[in-house]
Amino acid sequence: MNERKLGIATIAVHGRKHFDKHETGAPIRAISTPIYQSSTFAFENAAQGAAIFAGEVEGYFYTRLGNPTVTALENEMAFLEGADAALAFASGMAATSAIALALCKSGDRIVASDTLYGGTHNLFVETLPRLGIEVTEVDARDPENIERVLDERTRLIFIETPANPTLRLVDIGATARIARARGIPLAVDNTFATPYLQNPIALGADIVMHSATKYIGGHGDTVAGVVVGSKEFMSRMRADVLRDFGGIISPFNAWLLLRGLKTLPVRMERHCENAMEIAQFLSYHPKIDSVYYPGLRTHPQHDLAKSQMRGMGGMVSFEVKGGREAGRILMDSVQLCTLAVSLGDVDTLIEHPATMTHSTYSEEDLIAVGITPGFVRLSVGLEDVDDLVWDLRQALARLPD
Ligand code: LCS
Repeated sequence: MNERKLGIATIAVHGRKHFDKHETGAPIRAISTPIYQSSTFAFENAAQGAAIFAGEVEGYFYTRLGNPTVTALENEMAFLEGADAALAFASGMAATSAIALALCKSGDRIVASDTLYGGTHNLFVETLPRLGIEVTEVDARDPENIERVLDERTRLIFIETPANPTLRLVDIGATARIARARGIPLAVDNTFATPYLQNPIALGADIVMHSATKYIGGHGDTVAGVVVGSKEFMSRMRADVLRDFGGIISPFNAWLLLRGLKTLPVRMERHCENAMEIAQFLSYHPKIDSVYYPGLRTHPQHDLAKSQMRGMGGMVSFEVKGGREAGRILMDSVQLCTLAVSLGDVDTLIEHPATMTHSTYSEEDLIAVGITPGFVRLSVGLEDVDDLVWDLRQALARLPD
């Protein structure tokens, strides 16, 4: 099997097997990675403890600085993203803020795409500026808008593609070429696509982050984040940010994500199929104004989507005729879809970005990035798609003509 290049579904199921040894030295060979629910690890003797602390010998000693279950997750994520290394965090926001804090200090600048998860936008326009880190958000659908605002203080370019909730895309390859030419690291929030559908590192990005709360976990039961990148950058983030700010993932949550990863390929295939069918249904519905799904030929960046993504994902957004009130009626009328934020779960989730996930955007900024009052976001789950279409049809029937 050594010479065979395995497919991603095989890799996801088999993982990078973690085998323990029994006290007798015999292999235990548990097929599921054990949960090392231990905060600390004993030293063999004082000299070994001192050597581990001095960085002369490798070894686990305290879970904030490393844990075998967490390492298994990090190895798996790095492998799936085609990166050298990964670092897991307590949440996607802990991951994003760690990237910013590892690369920027007071006086530095970040250039970011303007359509971002509302929490990321708040970090960028409220919290980081309070630490003296300035963030400029631009319409990154045209990467030249990024290039135009770069200056000698810019330490990071951060993009989200496909973007939450507008499904706008950023050309990762073109942005990476701009970033490389200036020697500025490019970070991509790959939460919507997952490593199954898009690999930014292969397209030239330096850093990839995930809210692993979403498709990586996949079952709506875990909050977590992951960053992947070079060994050197991950070691720096571990030492400079994770050690001091301490936003680590728990071993149990790492294990839930390892379990989620095994079914990521099959789940994503079904998310994509169901989402495509729902996007098509919505685009012919008389009570819908616009549908945003990269898989539709009407999506203005459909060709870019086909060139940088292997599949179009499970997120569909749309605008109902009748604005905010029509959206409210729709969300209060669905019976199978769950009215909830978050995304990437087995359940279909419906929400209103302007008043929920993106309420951190000002009124003007919402309109500028295309989040109108009647804009509704759907995270298409794994139910029978005919049932989902039935649900949306009956809910849309309640909207005034
Ligand atoms: N990046 C993206 C694209 C996200 O959608 C989210 C969360 C985050 C980062 C932050 O990750 P967290 O800390 O929540 O793990 N998105 C959410 C959403 O759309 N609804 O609820 C959370």
